[in-house]
Amino acid sequence: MEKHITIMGVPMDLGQRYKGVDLGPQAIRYAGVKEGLEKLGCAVTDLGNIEIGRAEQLPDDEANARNLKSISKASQSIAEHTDEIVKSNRFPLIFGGDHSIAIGTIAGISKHYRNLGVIWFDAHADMNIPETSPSGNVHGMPLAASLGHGHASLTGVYGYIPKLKAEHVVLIGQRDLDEGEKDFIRNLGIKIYTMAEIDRFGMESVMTESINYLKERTDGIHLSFDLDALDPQEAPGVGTPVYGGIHFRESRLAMEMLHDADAVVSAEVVEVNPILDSRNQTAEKAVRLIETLFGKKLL
Ligand code: B3U
Ligand code: MN
Ligand code: MN
Repeated sequence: MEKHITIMGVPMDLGQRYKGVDLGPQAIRYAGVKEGLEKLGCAVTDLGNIEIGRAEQLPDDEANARNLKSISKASQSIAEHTDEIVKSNRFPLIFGGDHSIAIGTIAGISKHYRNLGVIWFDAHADMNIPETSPSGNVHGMPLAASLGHGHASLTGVYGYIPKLKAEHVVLIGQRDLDEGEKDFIRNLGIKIYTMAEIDRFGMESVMTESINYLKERTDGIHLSFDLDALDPQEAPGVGTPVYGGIHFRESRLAMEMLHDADAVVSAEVVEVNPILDSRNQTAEKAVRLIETLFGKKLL
């Protein structure tokens, strides 16, 4: 695991409707992420937060993708910054912001790999396109966009399409899929472990299979961790909580196994909304998971 880490905050809230997710990066910092990683022997640089432009009310609604132009513009800047971190041979550790930031982060990272893999922890699949989205919220679209599907201003970010191949993606923790997403997942043959598979087979076997699957096919794994993957009883500080999620202990096991697999090359932690949280517990858990990813052991 790369021990030279660059943190970047992306205070993006344009991809969904709740105020407060733009405060996610600060909430994660206040939970002690830099200190925790330094204790593990990591060298950590924090770039602070990058600038996200204001919402421009353009005739976006036509495309059923709210704030489309502003998000597209921000994604370009996110991609440039992430690209720079990879070029400097450091591990990009990115804090959202809503999940629409993944359009930019993956765009900046994937050009450095022949076959970038992605492991996507989320209650949702984020595989909507404007035509299938029930909400028009772009945070429900970043995985589809990275695979080359959706509005051209999202798929075309950073000048190349697609960023990912369907067979290089693993989804974990889903329990709220829209009909269009289900069709999409089936048609593309995407590897998915919904909560049903986690309950049946256990997180240990889900992670063993996921890691083997990605290691066979890819030359690096990007971890995209939406905190709404966790059960809302344990992580209430998210905009779209869904009952029946991953327990903190299961997610910590997943991070332990990812650490031991030594294949994660970049990571983002998204959707932490301290305004909807109590006692910053969602950010605290996010930080415990990040520490585990970087090798913190219980003994
Ligand atoms: N699939 C729904 C809900 C949703 C997606 N991502 C989040 N919520 N966080 C949608 O709006 O696309
Ligand atoms: Mn998400
Ligand atoms: Mn989600």
